[in-house]
Amino acid sequence: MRRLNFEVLTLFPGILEGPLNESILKRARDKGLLNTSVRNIRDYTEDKHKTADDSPYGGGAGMVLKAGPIFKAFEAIKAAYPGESFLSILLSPQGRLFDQQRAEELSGEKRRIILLCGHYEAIDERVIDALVDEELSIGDYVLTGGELAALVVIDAAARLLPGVLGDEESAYRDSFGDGLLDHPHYTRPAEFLGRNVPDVLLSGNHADIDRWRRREALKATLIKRPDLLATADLTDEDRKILEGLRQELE
Ligand code: 4FV
Repeated sequence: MRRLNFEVLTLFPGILEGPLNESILKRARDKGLLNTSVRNIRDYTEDKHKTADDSPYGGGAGMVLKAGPIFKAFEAIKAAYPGESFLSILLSPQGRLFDQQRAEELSGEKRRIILLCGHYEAIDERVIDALVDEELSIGDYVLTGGELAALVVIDAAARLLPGVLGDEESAYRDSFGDGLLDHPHYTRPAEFLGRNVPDVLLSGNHADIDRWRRREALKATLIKRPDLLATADLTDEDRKILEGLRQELE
């Protein structure tokens, strides 16, 4: 049974509590498919003031997370799982942009994944040099901390584990699953505020329905994210449909 093991290092464990104890992630943890242990970096400080950050050498605004407590935290994690191998990821705007492909790769990760959450201005570079295997960013904007980014990574990877999503939540045809955006979805009632569900979806003809959904996914991608078409795995039929759509939309 594939499972995912995360060790999250943060100064604010409380930020992670809610999302990890609700709905699908909670159920995945209860089933033992997802393990998330959250450690407070401050527990690895050695001074009586539990100092985890300090002012930057060379001056400037903001504080920098100290190397010592983070090194201690990594040692504690490695001591807690003797003989195990680890993948350490720093969540930071400097990282590679996290995407569905990286989520799929991580969902098959056998190593225990350490997620290091930054806070304040930055983390002492010597941590990155010595302990960080990979930097991941969830987007080109600046957060107050890496915790929300860590939750995004955990959520996107865990939901791809067999047994995490129930039928009602299936990842069977995810957005980006084949590199395209999703097609429109409808549910009861068939008429709402004078707006009707497309007839094909009421036809019961699954070949027609699949064809309509594929065309709508191509149209949505062409209109909203044409950049994705370059990497999407398209059939010749798809390309013909796209050509027709381009003419239609001119
Ligand atoms: C971030 C991002 C992010 C930067 C300074 C935390 C903040 C503070 N992490 N994707 N975008 N991190 O903005 O992952 O330490």
